[in-house]
Amino acid sequence: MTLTEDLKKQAMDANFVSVGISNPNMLRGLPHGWVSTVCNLRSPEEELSTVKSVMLLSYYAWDKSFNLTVDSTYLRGRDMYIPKVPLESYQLYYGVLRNKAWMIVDYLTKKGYESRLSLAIPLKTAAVRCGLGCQGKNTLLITPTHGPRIRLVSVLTTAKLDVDEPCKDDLCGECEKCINACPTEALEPYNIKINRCLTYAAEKPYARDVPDDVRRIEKRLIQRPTSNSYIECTTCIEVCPIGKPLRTERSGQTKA
Ligand code: B12
Repeated sequence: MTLTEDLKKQAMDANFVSVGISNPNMLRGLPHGWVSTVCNLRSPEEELSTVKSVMLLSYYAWDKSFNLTVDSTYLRGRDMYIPKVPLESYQLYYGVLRNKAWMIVDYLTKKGYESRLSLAIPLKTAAVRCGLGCQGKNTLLITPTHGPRIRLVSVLTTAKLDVDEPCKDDLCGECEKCINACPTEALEPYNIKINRCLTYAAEKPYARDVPDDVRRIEKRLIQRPTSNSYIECTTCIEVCPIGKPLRTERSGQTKA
């Protein structure tokens, strides 16, 4: 078994549903820098200067509760002083991805390759170049088996691995279910108005660029299990017919 085959088996054993590999040369020209005020996207070389291969791993997020976020900005916003409460934000699915990808990093490190996991490279566009799927009209990565119901993480390594073919398909065709279902009309085909996305609104409770109508819909639709937590909107994922489970989830669906 080659190292590439071995790693793909390790990834499947860790319950990732697909794995694709590319290299920094093939990943040139991906989006770079700040996406609005949300995240500073970095190149694979900025994450690991000696990188030779980039693995993209997808994990099936089968339940809405994977999108649970526990956020202390509410405490900060209310200007409360609570000793020993750090100002932090945790997303359940990022925790799951980190734990699982860490197993691959550990495996490679023990074999003598410098390796690290990254959530800061542009994961969707990198995944397309690694052959995992295509970018859909909701801008998300659509995989042939699970549609957009996956979350992505990357592992960067100095090991030289066999690369996969980029995906050239368009899986959306004429379908525009995600565009029509978005409760705040944040989507147009292959583009998102970030300040209209309910996830952005929930993540930034004090952002002034969120329109009033979006704030009103956020109050109505975003589920808040506790005063410092919320479940991110997944409407543009749930309505996608590709890889849709036959039975709808028991957990609450967000509808306008
Ligand atoms: C910033 C960010 C956000 C921002 C901005 C969203 C955005 N689309 O940029 C906000 C807060 C709004 C957000 C919301 C959500 N996010 Co988010 N987010 C990210 C993050 C950190 C970067 C995204 C990015 O690269 N933006 C940069 C812009 C330039 O990329 P883009 O939208 O793809 O734009 C390109 C296309 O429009 C394309 N394009 C333009 N015209 C055309 C035409 C055609 C034909 C094609 C194909 C492409 C195309 O060109 C643009 C430039 O390349 C990634 C994690 C990461 N490190 O990558 C997660 C990530 C994309 N988010 C994710 C998820 C799940 C969500 C949410 C569902 C919330 C949730 N429950 O978690 C929503 C979905 C909203 C949506 N439909 O995009 C997942 C997506 C998994 C998947 N299946 O793809 C990611 C990968 C996180 C992860 N680790 O899994 N997110």
